[in-house]
Amino acid sequence: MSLIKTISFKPLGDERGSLVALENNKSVPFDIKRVYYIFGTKEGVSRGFHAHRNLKQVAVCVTGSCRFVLDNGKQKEEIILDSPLKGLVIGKMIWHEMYDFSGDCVLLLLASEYYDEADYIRDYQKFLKAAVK
Ligand code: T46
Repeated sequence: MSLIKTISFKPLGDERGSLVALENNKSVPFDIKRVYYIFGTKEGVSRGFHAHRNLKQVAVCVTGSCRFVLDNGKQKEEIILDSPLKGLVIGKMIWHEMYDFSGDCVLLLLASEYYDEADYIRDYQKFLKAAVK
């Protein structure tokens, strides 16, 4: 089974341009408690390198592009996010790494929980031990 689960967002456009609306438990498969965005990532910088014990997220590149690597401890897959109409679902206990941010990349994250550093597993060996349990 693929680790890559994407959601296609419906553009609500007219002659003025496009609009996307994201709603709890409709376009996004959980209640959104937190929204954050990553921008201004310097050339050659990689981010992520962690998994979350409980957090679920949807990532959308609203401008520009970046590459995600997802890893469940058994298999790894990658995807390029390059459209404001495509959301990547990041489930709990998925190690994720982000690479190749374009200079104009604005990466929007919709998160199911408030920020909690204790929810992060930032050590890959610890992640592997927890993932294979
Ligand atoms: C994730 C990927 C996709 C906060 O104080 N509140 C927040 O809501 C977040 C997300 C971060 N922070 C602090 C924690 C660090 O001191 O902001 C700093 C940068 O966070 P981090 O190094 O974890 O950033 P990334 O880009 O490696 O990871 C982020 C999210 O933290 C993470 O949950 O899944 O984006």
